[in-house]
Amino acid sequence: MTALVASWLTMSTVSPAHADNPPCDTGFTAIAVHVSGSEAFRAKACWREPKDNWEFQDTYVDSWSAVFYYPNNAITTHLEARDTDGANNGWNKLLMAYPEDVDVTVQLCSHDYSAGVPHGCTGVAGILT
Ligand SMILES: [Ca+2]
Ligand SMILES: [Ca+2]
Repeated sequence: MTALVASWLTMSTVSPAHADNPPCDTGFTAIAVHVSGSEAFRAKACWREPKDNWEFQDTYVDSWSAVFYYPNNAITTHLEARDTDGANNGWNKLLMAYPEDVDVTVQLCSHDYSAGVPHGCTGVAGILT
């Protein structure tokens, strides 16, 4: 008798390859969505009043990571946060302590760090007082 070896397709536990612009968490509002290529939502960022809370994530399973630029607490420069732990696996939260009545601007980009290749950014988005 010939032994048969069954080859099973395993159920994928990986997140879907394509996230169609996932909704922000409750209470948050979208501020930047990085789109590159045909219907490919690469990354998204949201904010919440009183504009001290950010959330962002890589929303497309590929070799590109999401990069979020947001103001430091003194609004004197921008800090960089990267989502490099995979896509569609939850929001990366940032809690800041900005002064009252200041304008803040952010930008969201995609970057292939393993290849060292940038893949563009959204325009600068602002929350203006
Ligand atoms: Ca990605
Ligand atoms: Ca992630």
